[in-house]
Amino acid sequence: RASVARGHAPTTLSRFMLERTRDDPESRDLEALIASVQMACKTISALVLRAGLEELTGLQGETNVQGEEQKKLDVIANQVLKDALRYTGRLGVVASEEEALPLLVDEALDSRYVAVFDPLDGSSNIDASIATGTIFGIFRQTEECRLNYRSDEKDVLDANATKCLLNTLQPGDSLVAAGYCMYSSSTILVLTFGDGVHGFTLDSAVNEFVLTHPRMRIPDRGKIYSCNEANEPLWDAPVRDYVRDLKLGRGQTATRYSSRYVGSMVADVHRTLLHGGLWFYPADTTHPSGKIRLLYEAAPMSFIVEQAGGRSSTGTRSILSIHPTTVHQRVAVFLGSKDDVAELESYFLPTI
Ligand code: AHM
Ligand code: MG
Repeated sequence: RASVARGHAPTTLSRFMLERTRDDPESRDLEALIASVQMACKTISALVLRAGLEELTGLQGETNVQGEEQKKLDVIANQVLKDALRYTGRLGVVASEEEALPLLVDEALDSRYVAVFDPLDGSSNIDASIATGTIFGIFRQTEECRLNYRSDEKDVLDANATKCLLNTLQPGDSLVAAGYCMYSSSTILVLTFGDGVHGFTLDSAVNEFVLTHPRMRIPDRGKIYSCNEANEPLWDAPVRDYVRDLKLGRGQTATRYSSRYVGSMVADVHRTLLHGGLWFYPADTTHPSGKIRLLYEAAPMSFIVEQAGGRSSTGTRSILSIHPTTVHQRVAVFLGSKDDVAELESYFLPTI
């Protein structure tokens, strides 16, 4: 009877986090952060669902620091996330795709962590009701910034603020946690704390995320490649050769690959996690460093894919090993099944 009863009590994200902190009390602060992230994602999910009804589609009329036109929902989702994270009391600094510079969190009781996020990735798809997503990553704050943060001396605070803002510039392999939430036919939140990947589906009947994809593993090899192929004439030769071989069945598996591309990184990577294969946005002549931002897009998604047994690469090295020097720095990205990424990298090896 007990097991039947347990079968009717799904593991919600809140319960999942409670059980983690019971085993590891140190992660209690992370529990508070994830509670805020999940609340923000539920709010953004509801806004996305009603965007067409509430006149939330279309442009805000502003451009962000990267010269991109902001959608109304980009701006709202950014505010929702900032507000949710601010009142956890655990965060010292946040950096966002929609903010020119990292921001200090005034409400921090103890600035143990730093958060980076892209509030609404793929927002150019919103007006067509196509999938979008939120991406986030959490780093540790340095001990020095934690302790000095609440100094009474203004000089100490000012010097500390500048230094601590730079704490957002950490490589992906320093991430403590990362996740994405996909707003599609289902709202799915996928999370890692560096010990595996778990996916939770929002049950709209009770407005709770429920564990539906425990211990996600990406297949070692897939049959799908995913990219904006209109850029093919602008790619470097290794990427062009690789895709040509996949199309002709001349790759290592000698099978012809299929192609899928939503144009929202979260949706394309989510499919790749489930079905395998490769998603990529390479450098090209108009995007010499690629299009995807390292800190709050590429690094968190790479952490998730690697934690699920896949690989991330710039073509020559793991994305997790790159130390960012600026907040909005871009990087060429290849993510997916480990054998597919290894095959792609073989095209970048210098020929003798
Ligand atoms: P965004 O953060 O401004 O939405 O841009 C990132 C998005 C990714 O989700 C997606 O993979 C890529 O841009 C699509 O770019 P393109 O339209 O050039 O294919
Ligand atoms: Mg984005």
